[in-house]
Amino acid sequence: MQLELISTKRCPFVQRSIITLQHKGIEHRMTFVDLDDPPDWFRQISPFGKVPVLRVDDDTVIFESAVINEYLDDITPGQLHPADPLQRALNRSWIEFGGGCLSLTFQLMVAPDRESYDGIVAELEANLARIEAALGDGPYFNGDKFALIDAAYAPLFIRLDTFADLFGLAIAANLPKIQAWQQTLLALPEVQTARVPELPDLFRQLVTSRNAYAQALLR
Ligand SMILES: N[C@@H](CCC(=O)N[C@@H](CS)C(=O)NCC(=O)O)C(=O)O
Repeated sequence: MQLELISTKRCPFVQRSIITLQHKGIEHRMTFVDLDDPPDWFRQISPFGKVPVLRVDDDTVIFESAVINEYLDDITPGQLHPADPLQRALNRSWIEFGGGCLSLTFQLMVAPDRESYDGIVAELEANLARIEAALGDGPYFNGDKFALIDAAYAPLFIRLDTFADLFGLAIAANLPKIQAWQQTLLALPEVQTARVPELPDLFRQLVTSRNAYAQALLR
């Protein structure tokens, strides 16, 4: 079976799949597209025009990061979703919630003025407080075993950690479980692989090209 992940280096949803591919040691090919000027073949195969998409054996395309990750998990040994149906459903619920948080991190970078930027920070903080309340004793979301939900949230922590350096954003300072989870995930080799070194520059470019409020915060 041949797997090809259609990607961009900046996308946190792509990072979710890279982390799963790396964690499970799955052989794959990466193809990068420019979302500002996507090639025709990409428009044809990506139903929402979004990355990631996973091309399987050159002919079947799977889209949506959470679905791609479940598929990658299904075709390889060692399940990364809880076996219990209720726990699995709960994990899926919070994975969906995490996708909303990732969208907020994009909105934060492109927010046109201080008022909208501050509003997005407040929304992110409220979301993180909700997640804090759902977390157990760690080190991972479900306890001592890495799961798909950890792969789904690690890109959020990559972004928040990068925003701390770039914009001086201090978020989740009073959320100890979130902080501990973030530290655990950012230290994993598969997460470090997904966190490409050019990420801060890619964020700088985005903020500058959009003439966003965050430009004034750049360090
Ligand atoms: N729900 C999707 C979200 C994917 C997504 O929003 N990808 C962004 C890049 S990070 C994208 O491709 N945007 C292009 C567009 O919206 O035109 C998933 O989980 O895969």
